[in-house]
Amino acid sequence: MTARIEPQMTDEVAVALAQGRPVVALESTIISHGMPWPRNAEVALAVEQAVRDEGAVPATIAVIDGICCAGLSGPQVERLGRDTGVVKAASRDLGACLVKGRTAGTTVSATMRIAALAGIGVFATGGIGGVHRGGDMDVSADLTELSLTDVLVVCAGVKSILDIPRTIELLETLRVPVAVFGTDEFPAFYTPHSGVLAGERFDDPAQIAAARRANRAVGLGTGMLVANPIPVAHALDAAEIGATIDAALAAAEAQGVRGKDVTPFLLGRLNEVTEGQALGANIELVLNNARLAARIAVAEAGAGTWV
Ligand code: PSU
Ligand code: MN
Repeated sequence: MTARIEPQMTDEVAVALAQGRPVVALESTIISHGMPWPRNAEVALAVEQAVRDEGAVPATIAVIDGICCAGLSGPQVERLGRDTGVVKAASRDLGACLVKGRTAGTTVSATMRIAALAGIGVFATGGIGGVHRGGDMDVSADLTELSLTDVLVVCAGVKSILDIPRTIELLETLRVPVAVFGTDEFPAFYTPHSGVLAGERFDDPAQIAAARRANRAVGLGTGMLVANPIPVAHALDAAEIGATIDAALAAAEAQGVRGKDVTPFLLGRLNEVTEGQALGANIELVLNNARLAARIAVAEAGAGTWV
């Protein structure tokens, strides 16, 4: 059996790419495994609109019935949000998903892979995976993919379900450029503050696009991570969410949650325990990231020079 490899695009995405207009990839694990139905589908469509409002074209990426898709219809988004049979696919899972005709929400790593195949260079998400806390060597393939695939990823940093300093260290080892937007501090997802001073500060999306072209010109060959702090008005109290995260981590440990189930378990728990507070912040930061990614993509599309 041969699988179809090339991504299926909506007309809107295909035309924009053919004309060199700005396109922003969006991930779908956040829909299938990161947020509860029906908010997940509403948010997915609102994020697409946020990208359009900034003058770029959104391409939500997923695997539908064994086909990589860049750009989804409304019913496809609904299916990802609602259907309990949707799996979570990292990049290494793609082959099996295509051959077996699965429907999958794509993580950051898989979304980067499909974006690269489609020719989309800028991608917005909420938070990336990273080095988990504790000593069990749970490290997200998102970091590996960032080191190998030339796609720029806008996120709100790394939430403290992970080990933020170790995640930053590993990104350095993997030689992935890390930019922080409008701040000197690497953001911690629900709050702008992690206490970790890391990343190169940029205040202008066009300059991020320029740095990206310069990275390409020196032959770096990696992706690029842009950390965009949650707007202060929507940030959660760091101590409060910190305690909630500690409790969620203890629950995961007690219930023996392992492997790819760890992150969805923790996210679900946070949304539940905070009665939607965490979910509300998550939604706002994803919208904020989509807007910044679109501005970077617009700057890239109109680029003349990188110095
Ligand atoms: N972190 C978040 N929100 C998310 C994820 C991570 O704050 O939605 C999702 C993303 O899709 C990310 C994936 O790529 O979880 C990482 O999963 P793992 O830790 O199993 O690599
Ligand atoms: Mn893992």
